[in-house]
Amino acid sequence: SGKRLRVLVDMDGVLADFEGGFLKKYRARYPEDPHITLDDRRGFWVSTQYGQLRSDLCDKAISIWESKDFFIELEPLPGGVEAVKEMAKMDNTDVFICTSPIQHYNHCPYEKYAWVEKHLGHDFLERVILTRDKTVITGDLLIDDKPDILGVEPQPTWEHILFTACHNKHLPLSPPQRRLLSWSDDWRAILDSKRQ
Ligand code: BVP
Repeated sequence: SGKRLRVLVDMDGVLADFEGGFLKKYRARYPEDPHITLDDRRGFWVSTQYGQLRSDLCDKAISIWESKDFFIELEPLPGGVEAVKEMAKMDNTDVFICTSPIQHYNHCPYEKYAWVEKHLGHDFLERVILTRDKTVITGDLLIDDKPDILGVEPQPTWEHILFTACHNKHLPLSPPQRRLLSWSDDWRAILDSKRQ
């Protein structure tokens, strides 16, 4: 019993395979250029690590996710769609997809809605929050693969659960931060831990 639980779920790296989709299209478009395997990824920003590999590769990386059809063609990560659908059916639980679109806005925001409609259904469009600042969104939990989620609100209402991704798996957690290792991990227990 008690009040309803509000869960915010990130999209790229949590529901949609941004890293895998990026690497596949980057290698297809720039077959002569070096790439970074998913095992060697470090740091949230793909463009930063490619720029460190060779300065011209930063813009080449950016060209991939700024292209039409990049976001709509991302594959769902294992178990994510099923978990979010199950969450949405739980009693006293409100789930929202909370995602930051890139500033190159001609394809990304449209394709994020189209991805949600394709994989989660038309009704889930009511549950999409596009924001560049997740700290101003209120919720009990934010499941997100970005290690540092900062914005204008110094004390966000949510607890950030770090969703494990290739770029963050080696990072030590600063206690009491918690991880969700994958959608096979016990996300129900994390939700239950926040219920009154
Ligand atoms: O839309 C995604 C991709 C983009 O930033 C957004 C992150 O959103 P959240 O997962 O935090 O909701 N993005 C951009 C760059 C470089 C830009 Br220059 C990057 O390296 N990685 C990345 O995810």
